[in-house]
Amino acid sequence: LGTPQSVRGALIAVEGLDRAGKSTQCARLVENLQKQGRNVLHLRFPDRSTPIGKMIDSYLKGESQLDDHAIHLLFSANRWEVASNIKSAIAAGTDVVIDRYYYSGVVYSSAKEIPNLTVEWASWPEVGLPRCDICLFLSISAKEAGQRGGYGSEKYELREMQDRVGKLFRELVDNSQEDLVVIDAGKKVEEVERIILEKVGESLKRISGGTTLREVT
Ligand code: ADP
Ligand code: 2DT
Ligand code: MG
Repeated sequence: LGTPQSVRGALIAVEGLDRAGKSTQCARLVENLQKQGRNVLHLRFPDRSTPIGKMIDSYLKGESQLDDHAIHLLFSANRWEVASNIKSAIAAGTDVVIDRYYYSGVVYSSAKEIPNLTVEWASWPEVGLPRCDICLFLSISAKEAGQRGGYGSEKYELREMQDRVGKLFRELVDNSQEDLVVIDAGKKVEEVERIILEKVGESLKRISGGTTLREVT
């Protein structure tokens, strides 16, 4: 009574190919939101620090082998193990900025073109996770991304895989049911940062207008 109902935080994801600039932009977005006086929780997936995350890390580095379906489910479990933390942060008014989320989960696994491992199959374990209010898709070609220092030695850092991942991301972008906002990641770092802040600002306005946090369906 008498105290105004505080506004919930925003769930913001940043997605794109390897080297699109996700980590650079997440760091800048977190800093910019903090400068506005907001509380921010910065997460990344995979979160390699948990027991499940350590299995993922070892798989990505080629130190262990796993069935493609099994590793897919581990990536998803790695999100589920922090899902309740995400929800409580949002409810407490904290913004959550995530470097890769369920879009990467769906796209990378189905890009392997394994029989049965379709986009539909890959999407199921994500159903029920907190859904992003806005997902910034940093759009860049695999060719241009590859020129940013070349690929490393992790599992999916191969040109052919990146091309397929890029094509599948585009298909998700074209699916109007998704909450993806396309950002031209080929622009200068500062310009990408400015556009992201503008888009996030619009999302924050919608949230203060009263939109509730949804679940992935
Ligand atoms: P990601 O997390 O998507 O793999 P990073 O943020 O780590 O990408 O950036 C990959 C490389 O590209 C880094 O060397 C980074 O400094 C550089 N980079 C990031 N954004 C840009 C940009 N807009 N233009 C040119 N180089 C960039
Ligand atoms: P980083 O280079 O951003 O640490 O990503 N990946 C990621 C999946 O295959 N499934 C997922 O659910 C997620 C979150 C993308 C490491 C690699 O892991 C892939 C690149
Ligand atoms: Mg990164």
